[in-house]
Amino acid sequence: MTDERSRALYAEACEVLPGGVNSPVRAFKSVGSTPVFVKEARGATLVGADGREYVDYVGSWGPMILGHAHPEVLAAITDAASRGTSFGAPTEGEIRMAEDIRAAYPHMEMSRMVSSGTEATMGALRLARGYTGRSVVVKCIGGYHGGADYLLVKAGSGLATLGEPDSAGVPPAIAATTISIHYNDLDGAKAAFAERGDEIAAVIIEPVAGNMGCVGPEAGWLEGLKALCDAHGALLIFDEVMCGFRVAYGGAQERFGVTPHLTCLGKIVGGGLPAGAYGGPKTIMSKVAPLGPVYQAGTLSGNPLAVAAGRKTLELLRAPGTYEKLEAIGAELEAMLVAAAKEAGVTCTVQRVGAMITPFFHDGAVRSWREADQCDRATFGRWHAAMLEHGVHWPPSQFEAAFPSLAHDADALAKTRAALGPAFAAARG
Ligand code: KE4
Repeated sequence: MTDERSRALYAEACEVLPGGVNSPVRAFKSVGSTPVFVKEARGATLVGADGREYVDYVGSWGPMILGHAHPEVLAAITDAASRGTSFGAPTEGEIRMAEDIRAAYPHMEMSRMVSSGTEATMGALRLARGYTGRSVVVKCIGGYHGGADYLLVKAGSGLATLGEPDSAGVPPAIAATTISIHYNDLDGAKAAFAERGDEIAAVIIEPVAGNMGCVGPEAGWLEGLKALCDAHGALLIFDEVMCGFRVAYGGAQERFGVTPHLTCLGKIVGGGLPAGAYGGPKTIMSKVAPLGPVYQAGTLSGNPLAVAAGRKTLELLRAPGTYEKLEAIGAELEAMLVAAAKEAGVTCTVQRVGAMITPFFHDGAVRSWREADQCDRATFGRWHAAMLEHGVHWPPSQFEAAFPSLAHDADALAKTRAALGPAFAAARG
């Protein structure tokens, strides 16, 4: 049960915010509870409205990889703010940020900063359509790339058929420009290209899926998609909004050795402030206005505070040993989850890529939405409520990844371990 103060605030919030929140997943609906209202956070600790402390694994859904309120990031933001917060004019920092991005993602010879992951994927997809002159995009069932109409699409009846709206307000004609295939299903991708290859502008994919829970790419999946796109003149877009700078400094493309035609970034690239980016080779990016005919713009794109927070975050992530440390933290958390589930006799498959992790209440590997959709949502709900009761703030959905940070030290992990016993006992029912 969420604390009384948060419940009171939630009641007030519901008067003026749809569902009491500014983003749906925050409402805790899928776990049958109401959200903890946050007073502050520092390191791995989040402080609720009533002052209670939690070990936090939401981490703002990915950006807080250094931990909350990192002093050097705060100092960078304060310093930038002292010179003004937004100009609507270019700044040197935006050049240096684009250079930082290119250094981490070498194929991103040019990039365009925006203010969210949604804008990054929207920009990349419009660019792909403008560059290829084609209209159809391919996405994965269970994949999420932000709120653009043509991405809020569920699979049509047949596998390679065009999509149907997955949200009210999405015109069927728009949904019909999207084909949905299953993650890790190269035959499905081949079928889509066999049927409509000459219409396909792009395949957009989370190279490490996080929005159905953490599902990694099987051998040959990413390589096969790249080969299909190359063979048919389509662009492969890696949506690294979540896994970029997390599963490796150079994202999934560094970790798995497959380079897309375009990359989308978000979350960590803004260091906790609103930022995203999309980019790729100059031959493609030269199509973006004002250089080329593909229009995309934004009042706060390249905002100096977001650039300062993002650049400081990337600088700190470049410290030697960072990703070995993240791997070790992720591995310890994984081992704790596996051991506690086994101890409680609860069926649970834990899947992890680096510092992205999900306990699936499912028997066997989750390799696509086919398996994810079979997860026991009620068991996850009981587990999540017990974790919260015992001081751990875990992402409130079976179909999300959790985000340990560099600040998840021995104390944070010990507190997590102490909560896992009761949580899996509650999961058992
Ligand atoms: P934003 O527009 O929320 O910054 O980014 C959209 C987006 C794009 N691509 C991927 C792979 C993403 O995971 C996201 C956003 N992720 C969700 C969590 N699954 C953000 C949390 C929320 O929607 O409140």
